[in-house]
Amino acid sequence: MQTPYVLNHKAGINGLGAGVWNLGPGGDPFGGPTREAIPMIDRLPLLAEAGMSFYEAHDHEIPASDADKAKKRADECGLKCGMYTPSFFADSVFKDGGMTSNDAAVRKLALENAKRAVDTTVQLGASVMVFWNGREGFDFIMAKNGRDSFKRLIEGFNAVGQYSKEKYGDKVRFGLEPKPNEPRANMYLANVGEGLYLISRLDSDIQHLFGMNPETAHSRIAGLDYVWDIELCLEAGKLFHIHLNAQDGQRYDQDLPFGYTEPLKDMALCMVLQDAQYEGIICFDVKAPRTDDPKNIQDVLHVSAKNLTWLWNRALEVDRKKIEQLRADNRATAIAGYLAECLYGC
Ligand code: 3MF
Ligand code: MG
Repeated sequence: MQTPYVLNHKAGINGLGAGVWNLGPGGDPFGGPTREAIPMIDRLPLLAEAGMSFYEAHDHEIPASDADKAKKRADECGLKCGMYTPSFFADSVFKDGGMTSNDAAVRKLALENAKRAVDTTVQLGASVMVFWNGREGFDFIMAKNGRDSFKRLIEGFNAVGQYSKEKYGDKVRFGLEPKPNEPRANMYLANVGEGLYLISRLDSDIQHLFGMNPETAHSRIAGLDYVWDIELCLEAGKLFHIHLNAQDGQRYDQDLPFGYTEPLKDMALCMVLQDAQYEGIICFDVKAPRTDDPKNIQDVLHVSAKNLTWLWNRALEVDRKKIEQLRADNRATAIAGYLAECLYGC
């Protein structure tokens, strides 16, 4: 049993989190599972054992009907719910999205599910609900009217925000998780900028309830810089949650262990979070690879957490004044060298 991982001098909430879906059976689009599927609720003690303090789940993994059972099990193993999220992608009824489906009955169902998920978020004790854009998008041009789709997203989020505000005040905050593609060829809310723009179009009395949940790999599969995405969210006061992982270039979404591919940029990310005194939960969205044996299913969490704590500690030691001076002297290359020195100790 690993004692819970904590980050030195982290502002606000400490401890790390991960999704129950991170410990999946290893299926991919080309082949079935390679491990026996572990029942969702039994994944909670596994997350705790691996040093996590928070768990996250979708509504198809821990439905409202299982919320009491999940809460009890989580309490027993000292885990808290970090975030809950309605899935608009798993059920075939959402094959063309939820809020942006061309079918009014599907849009209605999506809203009902989202409102129910708000209730479950509160029941599980989480204060953040995430919307991942999932199947909100299109594969064929003109299959949807993009302007109507955007208006439908505004209407949908307004309705969910108003529901939550009336019932729970400011208790639940919503994090939009952008992704550029996969499973759709083109997704609405593809990047942080689109998400922030959407928030700016929401009803003014609920805008403060909406922010972002940027994920490392989602920025990197679009070739975007994740550190800048995070800086933009912070500048907007909208970094409500964070999903950390790694991505090996612009290819399919890999959900690799955090810190694996771009450690220098990940150390810089830690600096940005430290300097902004980010108070929210830090969660991994990583995938136990299908080649790992069942007994090693938690390796992906340990590797992510160890890489993060290492990089976080290196970041604490970076001399901010020195960076400022190098910026003033127009020495960008020297900054890169100094960061490498801090990382590699050379
Ligand atoms: C997909 C994801 C999702 C989201 C989740 C809610 C399955 O690329 O990252 O995980 O993280 O739906 O946040
Ligand atoms: Mg994610």
